[in-house]
Amino acid sequence: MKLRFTITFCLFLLSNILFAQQKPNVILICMDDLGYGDLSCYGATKIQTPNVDKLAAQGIRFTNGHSTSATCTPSRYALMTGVYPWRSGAHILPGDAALIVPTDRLTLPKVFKNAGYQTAIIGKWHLGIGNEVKKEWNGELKPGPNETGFDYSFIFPATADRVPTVFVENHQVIALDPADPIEVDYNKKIGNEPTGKENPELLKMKSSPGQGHDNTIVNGIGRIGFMTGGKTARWTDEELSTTFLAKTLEYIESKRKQPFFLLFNMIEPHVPRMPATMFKGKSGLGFRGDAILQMDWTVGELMKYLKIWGIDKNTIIIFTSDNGPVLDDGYVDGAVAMQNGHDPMGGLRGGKYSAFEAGTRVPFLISWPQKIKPQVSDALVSQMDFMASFANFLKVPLNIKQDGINTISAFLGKDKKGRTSYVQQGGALSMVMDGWKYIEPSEGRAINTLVNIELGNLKAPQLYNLNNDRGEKNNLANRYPEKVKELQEMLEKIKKQ
Ligand code: NG6
Ligand code: CA
Repeated sequence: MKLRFTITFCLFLLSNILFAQQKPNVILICMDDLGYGDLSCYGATKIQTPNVDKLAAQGIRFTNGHSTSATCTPSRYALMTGVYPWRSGAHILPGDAALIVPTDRLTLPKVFKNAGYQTAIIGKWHLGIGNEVKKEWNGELKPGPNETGFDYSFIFPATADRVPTVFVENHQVIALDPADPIEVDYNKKIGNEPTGKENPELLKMKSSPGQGHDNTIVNGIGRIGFMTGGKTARWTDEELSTTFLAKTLEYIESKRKQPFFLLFNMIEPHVPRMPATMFKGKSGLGFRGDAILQMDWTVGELMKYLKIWGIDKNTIIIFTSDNGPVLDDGYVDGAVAMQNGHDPMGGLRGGKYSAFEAGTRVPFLISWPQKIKPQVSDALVSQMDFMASFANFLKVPLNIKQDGINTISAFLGKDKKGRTSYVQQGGALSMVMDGWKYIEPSEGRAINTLVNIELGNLKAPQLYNLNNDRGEKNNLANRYPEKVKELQEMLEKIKKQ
């Protein structure tokens, strides 16, 4: 009896191990401000992205893939939690913000953890760290990514244009000299280091007038926010992307024998764009274009190593972006002056910050050589649905209230429809259903003239038919008042849920 039990138990263990080995690794690459029209596989002609194109050619290229929101923090909040970010009022966070993802909730990485995966995040974070704004940057930094589901984290806290300009590995700022502690303040100047405002002659890249980015100067670049100390720990912008790549390869090499989930939050082409020397001037489109070439090279390196390690066939790579594109987001870096006809929006209206399509319709690729056939899909898919979909895929119970739905069939290319309805967030919210898009009335300004982007705000309701007017040129609200009413009621209902 005892022997029989032992044998059965061993067989159970063995089958578990075998199944575990068959589970695909998942690498979710989330770019920062990469636009629908920024890749040659999405029609860009002024810039070539051969490595990402290869990814597109071997998997699914989605034409209607979305983030929830037209800015970073809200969009990443939804990706992590499966919850519409406007429910809790998530907004772009300063670099010293406290963590906004609840640590007691199921998250995307926890779904993978519950399925036996190793989990990691490398790159941008921007969801806050610690319980308070005021924190000891020199001590243990928590709660943060490790408390929301990642076994390993190597991140920077917010954005590259915000202090503190340091890497945080798990709970520690790396390369910190205890004799030179870091202090951060977003309200007033601290310390006596030069700022972009007082010492513009020290800048190697000018800040755009009226946009800020003129506080503490780090590596010749004016930042948002003030910091002092931590001199040895400060990053060099030209090394940011290659550092994250190196950490990524190191991580994958060490975990390649077990299934892993890696959220690789790459930084391109968010400001300040300061690519490695080998990419500077290469695109002819200024540093923004050069940053896109750097991104493409990085993806190529990653794919090369997956192949060398023999795990390329059974690794799912998802490639997407947290929000739409912007040219001038705070620095005079050539993106506008050297645009040369490049259209980062890919013919869509709006851009980053906008309720129009270019705000949330982003590059969206899924490749899994072992299982997915190359194809283009027009299914409406969202990053918010990764959690519910992978929970279904990995048979992890999803017993919490959230907004995500299971669209795994669309993600794997079997269903060509995806969602029927979806709420998109610019400044105003939009209700999308069966190709109709209603943008709720808004008091906000129509154009952000500093970044030169139409925000999609109008005091009256807007209605577009995305099936034949993806560029949102014809407001049909007056012609179809009953459609406006239907979508408006639908949006109100979802808001109340
Ligand atoms: C904006 C910044 C912009 C960028 C953005 C966040 C100003 C005037 N502009 O507020 O430079 O940092 O926030 O970008 O401060 S995001 O991709 O993280 O949402
Ligand atoms: Ca972003």
